[in-house]
Amino acid sequence: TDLDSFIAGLPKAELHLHIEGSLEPELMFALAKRNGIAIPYASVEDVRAAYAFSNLQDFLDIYYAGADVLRTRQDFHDLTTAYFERAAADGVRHAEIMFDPQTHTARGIAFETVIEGLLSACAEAEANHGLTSRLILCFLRHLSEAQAFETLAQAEPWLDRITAVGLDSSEIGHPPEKFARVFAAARDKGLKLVAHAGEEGPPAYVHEALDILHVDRIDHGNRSLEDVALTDRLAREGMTLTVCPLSNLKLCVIDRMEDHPIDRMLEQGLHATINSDDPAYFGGYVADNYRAVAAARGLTRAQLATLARNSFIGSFLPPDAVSAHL
Ligand code: ES4
Ligand code: ZN
Repeated sequence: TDLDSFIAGLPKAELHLHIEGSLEPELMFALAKRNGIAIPYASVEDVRAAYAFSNLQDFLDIYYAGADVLRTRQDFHDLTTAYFERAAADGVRHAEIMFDPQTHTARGIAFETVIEGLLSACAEAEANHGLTSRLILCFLRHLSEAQAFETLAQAEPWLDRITAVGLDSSEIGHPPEKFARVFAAARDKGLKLVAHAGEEGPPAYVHEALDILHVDRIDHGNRSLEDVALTDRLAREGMTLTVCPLSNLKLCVIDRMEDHPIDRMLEQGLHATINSDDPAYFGGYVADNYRAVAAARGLTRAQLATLARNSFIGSFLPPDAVSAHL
């Protein structure tokens, strides 16, 4: 339709994408075969049938298990290249890609293997599609502060190629405050900071991400709307929220897409953006996310253009590059 092509044609940045969450079942099977690994699924259909989640933890268990097929630098390269091909087709001009090194180093895969595979794919995407990218190293919040520090130390040789650190995995019971010191250390090294907050966790976790971690963006942030003072503050400070509609639906943050708060966020002055989170698991890439909320909430082209514009403004590109995209 007309709206579909309008959405695909909108230049956009993707700011919330877990590269491990872009592992499609077909590639999972191909990598399992290439690496001689048995996987607990009979077919691609069988894998897709397993992707029915009641909450974040249900999803995370399956997502960490799926990542086991990723073993070599070539595997990480192929995974990332497959994402870039889909992203380019969706009008993505710039992507800030999160990766979870601890998911891999815990299995004996070297940090170097992971990041060099990602970096070679990033260079190819820029050469082949003009698609620019940045990397965001995420700490798994269910692991300890000491393990996060260890991961930051492993990243040291690549810090000039890592733009930010983030915080992901099981939110409830692992408040931002647990990572105050490692985020301060990352900030001292010149890294930008992001954190998942207010996805399942309470508005208090968003407050902590702002006041204790000093983040530059909030990932998700949906539950901020429960706190009027917090909503006003996020709007006043121009804080970017990286919202993920299909993720919200699949992880039961909302019951129906018709309930999605994206337009209320914009009306309240929040700098919301649209992103895909874990597209292979949640049923769509970034343009699918724009289409889903556009249909369910009757978004106007002006609102969709605002969301796309917000994605460049909220990116970690230098101001001249941001301006060039607007
Ligand atoms: C994630 Cl949706 C979501 N939330 C928290 N951690 C994650 N890791 C990958 N996807
Ligand atoms: Zn996420």
